[in-house]
Amino acid sequence: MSKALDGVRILDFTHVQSGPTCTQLLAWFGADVIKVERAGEGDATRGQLRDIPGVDSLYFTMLNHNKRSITLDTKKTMGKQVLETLIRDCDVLVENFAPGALDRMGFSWERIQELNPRMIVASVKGFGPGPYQHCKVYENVAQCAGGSAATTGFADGPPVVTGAQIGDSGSGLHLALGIVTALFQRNATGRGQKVDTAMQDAVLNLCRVKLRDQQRLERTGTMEEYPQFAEGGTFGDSVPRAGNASGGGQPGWILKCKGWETDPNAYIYFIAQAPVWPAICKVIGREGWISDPDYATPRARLPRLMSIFATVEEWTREHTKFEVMDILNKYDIPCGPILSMKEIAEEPSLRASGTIVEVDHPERGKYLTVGNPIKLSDSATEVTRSPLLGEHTEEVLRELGYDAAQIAALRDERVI
Ligand code: CAO
Repeated sequence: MSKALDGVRILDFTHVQSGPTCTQLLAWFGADVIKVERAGEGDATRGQLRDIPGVDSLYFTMLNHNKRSITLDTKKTMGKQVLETLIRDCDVLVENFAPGALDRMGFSWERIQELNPRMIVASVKGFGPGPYQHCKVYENVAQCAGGSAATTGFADGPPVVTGAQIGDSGSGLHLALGIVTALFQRNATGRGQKVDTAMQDAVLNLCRVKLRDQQRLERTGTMEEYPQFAEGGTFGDSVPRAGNASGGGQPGWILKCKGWETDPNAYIYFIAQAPVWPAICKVIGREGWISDPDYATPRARLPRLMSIFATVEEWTREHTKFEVMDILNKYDIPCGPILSMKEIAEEPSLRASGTIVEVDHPERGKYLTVGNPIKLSDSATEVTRSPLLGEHTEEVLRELGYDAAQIAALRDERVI
């Protein structure tokens, strides 16, 4: 079966997490992704958070599937020559070095355009143009600078970062969309272009609803669906942390289920959706609330939300999260069990859909990974293992036209 990005060749100059998630997606869609790594050490994540001594870490293997790896010292003259050949040969260069690193290496946008005017140059940086544009940035810096940390957590606690890697993987997703869009435009113009994603911007894009709320707060001085309203508290001048309140128009909260005393994930997300209010009242044995003017309408319920959730919790505590899920869904009442990573890893339907995949690696053996979350009906994803460091150096150099003597010379000079 053909793949959506068959024929697209990517010079993958990425490392750590943000860039590699982007190129991994493109590889899953069929692009030939050639990961260029520093000779000797490679992507720093190969050695980070190792669970098996001397073996590529899960951090690396789970972000670099379906790629080829070549080692190349791009600061040496002969290495720069190989990089120039790669630039001429590839469609896209993806990088997430610190600001200015590619220029310092001698490969400015202007120079790359001279070498290959059709090349798309895609970059992740921490910040866009502005006071912080020269800063190095990691995941949690982006979560803090992009509005996520300020709006995550409980009102009486400090800002909190999320487990979802919205700064890194979130930026990688944004960048991947920019790249395929630029490839599409190139079909008409014949020209490459620059694609820039700032991690702060990607996080802010994912926090869009909080900028919505900032403006609502400034206009009205309150936000009725926030727990602060139900608790009779006051709002300051910026969007507060809302605990587990729903980010949309349907009030929700996380409630304890049977076993919560010992199981940290025995909880359910419960949503008091207006159309199913009568069904909710019946399930929890509070039929009186259906017609009680203090509870009958969404507006009447708003100041009582926290006590309503506490009452619903008296019921959920009598059932496991899966029983609650089964019972409420019979009545179309939206809810979601808090699934632990262990439960997710063992979930058969996620295995069947290819969202959780078992991969075999020559040095570490079998391990689990997250497969392609984007399913295309005409471009199936087959997840293959990450490359060993420099595994494809000779293969790629031969494809670029280097003969055995030239490859030996590069090796002698420690360029590869
Ligand atoms: N051959 C020779 N040199 C190479 C090379 C190669 N194949 N690959 C990289 N290098 C060099 C770079 O040119 C750079 O040299 P200079 O400092 O002399 O310009 C050097 O290696 C270090 O690169 P770096 O600054 O990108 O790496 P770092 O570990 O110091 O910083 C990071 C890492 C992530 C903070 C930084 O790259 C960054 O801010 N990137 C943009 C934002 C981003 O993607 N962050 C997400 C990281 S995941 O949480």
